[in-house]
Amino acid sequence: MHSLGETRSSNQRDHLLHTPDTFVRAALPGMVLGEAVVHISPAGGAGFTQYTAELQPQGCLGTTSAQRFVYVMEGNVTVALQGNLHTLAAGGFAYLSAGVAHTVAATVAARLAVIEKPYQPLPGASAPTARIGQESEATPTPLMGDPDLVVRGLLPGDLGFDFAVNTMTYQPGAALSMVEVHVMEHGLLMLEGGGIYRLSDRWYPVRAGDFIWMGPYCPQWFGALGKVPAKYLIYKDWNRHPLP
Ligand code: UGY
Ligand code: MN
Repeated sequence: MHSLGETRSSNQRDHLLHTPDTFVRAALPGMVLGEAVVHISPAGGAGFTQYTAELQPQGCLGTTSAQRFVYVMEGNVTVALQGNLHTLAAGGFAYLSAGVAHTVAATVAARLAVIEKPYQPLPGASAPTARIGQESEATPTPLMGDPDLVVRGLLPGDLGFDFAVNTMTYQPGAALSMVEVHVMEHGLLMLEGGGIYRLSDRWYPVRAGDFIWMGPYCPQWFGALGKVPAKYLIYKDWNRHPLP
């Protein structure tokens, strides 16, 4: 059915809601048997790039000189890293430090969340090394003591890391306890469920499959609706002084 020009997608100065009906696919340089939906990039005002990679069997990502974080949403991939092969299924992730040689190849059709960011070194802090992990092994921590809203940090918090990636899971009816306004930006992929996202002075219905970018200082709040938990994967830059 023709949408007659309607969509929930919205591109504002300090935020973007990118819904699947508006996704445009294209291969990125070096990608084989795959396409990317680039959700946000410096062209959209962000300090990082986030895309969904859709790989066919034997498809692979191209190379990057930036740090890369890969989270498997569907299917299986093999990550070749420092002489080892790691098989990742849904919930598996890889942090690939800037400049580390690696390949990410699909064994069956796969959908991946890919975040890339130039590394910002910090004097006195060692640059992080590459690592492989599984979301289910990350410790669930209630946010501000709320057992119905748990955060799983996928990367260590030490100062070597200049960004964080977490999952946040809200039981139906759970909500952020405050409207946040902060210098860090976010890239957010709704993985499960849905609810209402406040971004700046607008309130959006959101559901699994949607992407949101929040720029620095974008007022933000989320409340989960429906009968199943809402879960999202969220990036933020951190651990660096705001003065360049
Ligand atoms: O980490 C965060 O800033 C997170 N609580 N923000 C969000 O969920 N919009
Ligand atoms: Mn936030």
